[in-house]
Amino acid sequence: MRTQVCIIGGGPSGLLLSQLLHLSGIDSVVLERHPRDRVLSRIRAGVLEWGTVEMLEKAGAARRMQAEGFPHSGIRLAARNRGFRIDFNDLIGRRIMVYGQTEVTRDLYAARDAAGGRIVHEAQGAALHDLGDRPYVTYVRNGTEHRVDCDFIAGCDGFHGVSRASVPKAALRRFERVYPFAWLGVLSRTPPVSEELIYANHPRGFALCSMRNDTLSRYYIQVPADDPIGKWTDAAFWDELRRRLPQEAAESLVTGASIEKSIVPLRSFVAEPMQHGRLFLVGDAAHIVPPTGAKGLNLAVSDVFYLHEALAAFYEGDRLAPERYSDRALARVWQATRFSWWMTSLLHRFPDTDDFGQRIQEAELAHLERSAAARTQLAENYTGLPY
Ligand code: RFL
Ligand code: PHB
Repeated sequence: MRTQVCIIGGGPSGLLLSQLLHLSGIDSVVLERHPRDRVLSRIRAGVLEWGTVEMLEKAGAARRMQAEGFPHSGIRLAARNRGFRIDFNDLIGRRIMVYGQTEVTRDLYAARDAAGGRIVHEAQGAALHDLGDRPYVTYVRNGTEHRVDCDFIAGCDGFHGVSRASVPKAALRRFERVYPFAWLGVLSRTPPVSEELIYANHPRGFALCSMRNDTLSRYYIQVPADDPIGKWTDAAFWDELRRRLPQEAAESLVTGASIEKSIVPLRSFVAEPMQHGRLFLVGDAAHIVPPTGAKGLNLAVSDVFYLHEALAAFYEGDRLAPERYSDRALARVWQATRFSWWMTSLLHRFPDTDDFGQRIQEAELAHLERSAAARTQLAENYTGLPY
């Protein structure tokens, strides 16, 4: 098989890149290791920056999001048994969209199918060859080996994918922070406790109230990194969540059976550069942020924005455009990495947080409540820095 861009990974970044390239007249093939229903069973992010919304519009994959998504003009922060609001719309005239990553991925598959896009599912053992000059990818499907020759490879295969691992160790610089705790997430068919997201600081640990729609809620609590999921019955989860929320929210919380429950470790990771020869790293393949700032999916989308621009410019005759991808993408990646680290530090209980550390966090939250300048900084970053 021959294509212009071989895309490894059929998650949100691979599918969006494939669709935007198609709209620019550039051919691609997506190789995804799992069956489609497995990709669509993952529950992940829920908050889209407006830049992400606009990218999905540009890709022609926004109709259902516009009908079923929920624009929010602010979030709530809480500490010491009281909450306050950060009004993005008032502060900077911007909003976010609450719409699940699972639905984004479903819509992108539909857009690719409608355009006759080539997506190979259950492509096993993908291997990247000759990254310097004439790249090609081999994979096995149903016991038969296949080969895709291409001009470029886009590594959109997530943190544990093969793309980053195919770059010689000495050619990548890695920056990493592993946080000493994890998030336990629960999805439940219950009405959300609040119209807007609540991020809560508490001496017992962080808690987050999020949602997917009027009848579907997503909640998270900070737990020790080595907690087995079996320890967390639904009752134990709801009890702990209630203890960490301001009383008003705790009293109105509607609980129910969990329909998904998982533990996510928290990590910041960046690999530089995001290019090696004719291979480009995109999204989680190149970087991971802790979910506190809701940036992971949004960063994957901004990487796709820069890479699509670079490849479109290349095929229009600007042969050096792909060389600029890594620097442009990394500038925004580091901004989001800093913001996610900062929000994580502000809201979580670290093993060495003592009473002093707790009061410092509470003082910073009180400052955010009082200072429009401080709230504006948060609003600019949370709603998404410009591309
Ligand atoms: P994805 O979504 O991981 O997709 C990568 C795809 O590549 C496939 N793949 C391969 N295909 C072929 N050959 C191989 N060798 C392959 N190896 C992997 C995988 O099957 C998969 O389909 O990466 P992408 O597209 O870059 O998108 C990034 C986002 O998914 C990610 O940033 C966010 O979901 C991060 N994240 C969250 N972000 C938020 O903003 N808010 C959240 O609440 C949130 N929760 C999460 C998350 C990430 C999680 N992971 C990765 C463990 C919860 C979890 C559990
Ligand atoms: C979610 O709804 O899953 C979600 C929302 C905000 C975050 C992280 C996760 O910061």
